[in-house]
Amino acid sequence: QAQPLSEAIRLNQIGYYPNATKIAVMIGDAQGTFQLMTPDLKKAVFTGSLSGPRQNAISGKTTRTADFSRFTKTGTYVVVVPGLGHSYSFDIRPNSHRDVAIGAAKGFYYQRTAIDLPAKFAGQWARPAGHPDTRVLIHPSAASASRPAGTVISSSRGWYDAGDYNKYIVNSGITMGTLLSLCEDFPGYVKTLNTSIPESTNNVPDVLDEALWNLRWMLTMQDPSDGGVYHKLTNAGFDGMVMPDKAVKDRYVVQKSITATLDFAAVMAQASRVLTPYNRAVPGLADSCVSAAVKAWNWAKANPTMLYNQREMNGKFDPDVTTGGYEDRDASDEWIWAAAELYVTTKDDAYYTAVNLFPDARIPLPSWAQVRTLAYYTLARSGNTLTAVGKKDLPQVKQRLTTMADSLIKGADHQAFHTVMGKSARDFIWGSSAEAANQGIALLQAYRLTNSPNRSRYLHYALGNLDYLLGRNAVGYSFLTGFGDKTPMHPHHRPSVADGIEAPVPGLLSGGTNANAARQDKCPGYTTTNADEVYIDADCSYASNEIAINWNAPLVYLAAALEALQTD
Ligand code: 9MR
Repeated sequence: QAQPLSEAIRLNQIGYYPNATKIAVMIGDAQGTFQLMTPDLKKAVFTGSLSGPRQNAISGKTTRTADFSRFTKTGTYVVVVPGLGHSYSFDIRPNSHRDVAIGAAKGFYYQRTAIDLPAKFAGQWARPAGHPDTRVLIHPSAASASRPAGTVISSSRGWYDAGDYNKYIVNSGITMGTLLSLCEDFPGYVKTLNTSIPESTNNVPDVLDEALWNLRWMLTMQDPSDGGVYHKLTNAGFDGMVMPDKAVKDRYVVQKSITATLDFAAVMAQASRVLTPYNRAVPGLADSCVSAAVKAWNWAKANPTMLYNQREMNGKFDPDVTTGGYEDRDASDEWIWAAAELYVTTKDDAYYTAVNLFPDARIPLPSWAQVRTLAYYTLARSGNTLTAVGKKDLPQVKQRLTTMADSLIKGADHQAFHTVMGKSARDFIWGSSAEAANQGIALLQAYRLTNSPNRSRYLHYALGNLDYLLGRNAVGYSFLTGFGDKTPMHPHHRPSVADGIEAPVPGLLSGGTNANAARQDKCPGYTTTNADEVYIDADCSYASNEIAINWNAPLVYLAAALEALQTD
């Protein structure tokens, strides 16, 4: 009988590994059997029984599960549930997420400032360079004796942060830390990821070349006279929905901040380790990065109270700056991250003992405002190369990773979508897609770096969160533009809105479901208040459908790491 497409069948729209868990989730109380069929619906290759019901703890909705893990044959299929219909098609094959990893890494290329994107690399999204940032003004909030307000500096390159055209050091911090960690954790695998960028033919992995585009910008954000780092490079207000080359308002660097400076120190210290093997391709850069990190650290020690507070600044300077704040009232985690990276790179115990690395038992999920756990990842991954002070704490660092992973998987076996993501309504914050990806990374770090008896479950649930991001979720979207059948077509992303091309720029991760989005962006069209369902694919929905570099980076890590681990 004719089977219609059913959006009630939620699954990873890209695919599954032959030997891993393969689950689809039905919204509603469908019962009986399901089948796996070829996409032409002519041939059934597998029949199973729906299990459940499960109750979604957030929305109260009933779901049923189709588990076809036992079917391992490579191919392209749909799930068919009689009475409901068929799902989108997906693949079962080894390397099923390799294109996702490459595509999400390529997303950064499209975010580059200050360089033409020719069709050779950008296809139909080719566009002229925007924001050369070779003439940037020192904002009055950033004035110093050597650089009075209005001084012109060059601060070129870098990526656009998100759907807007500004460049923010704090958010670059965790983004770079995540991409550099991928290079550090999977140095062999990253060499195989060809993203087809202008640098693809050099001897540096493309992911690292891409990161260098932003690293070289970051270096220009440090005041050479004192080591402090400007919080952001920005217009006074957000641009309209125009192409980058049409957005030509004055650009400023704004107040040096403690969080920006410490994040910068951490990134530069880590970059120096990652770049050392590539010294021949980028002579001297690794050394320059350590020097920059040390100078930043010393500024931070001399200016520990310089938090960034945009509201407090307003009215005091001309012009007022109203763009993204990345304000954070607590720099203790930035101290921990910077100390750990500097310690591991320099092997100087003074960094390790300068701050309390273990102020309490918490192991917070990484985000732009909370980078403490990045320090624990770095200590754990550095293991035997640590000096005695660090080695002594290694068991408790690993214990923390296990504790974090165990608390993530706790109860996931009963979650409606079989994922760690969405156990709690609290997961659905602004940029929740990055929560899912960062949970996945936390599980992978515990999988890689500890001997926990739960390791295989960590890996299983890391993959589950990738399934979440690619469609097995309460809204049925694959949140990565261009990947899957139901994906965001209208992200809050200026080039995607302004370029006149129907498809959005590909490889960009929508922030995704956000319980408070309606109140935050006031975009019309929200239809529910169920925390796990508040998402609309509309470009005015900047609180649920913007894209951002700090959301893309953990997806790159998660997809690439899962791919790399398949071949282990
Ligand atoms: O990702 C940020 C999120 O955690 C905050 O709640 C939100 C509001 O302050 O801002 C988000 O960051 C935005 C930044 O300020 C400007 N560029 C776009 C970012 C993503 O929406």
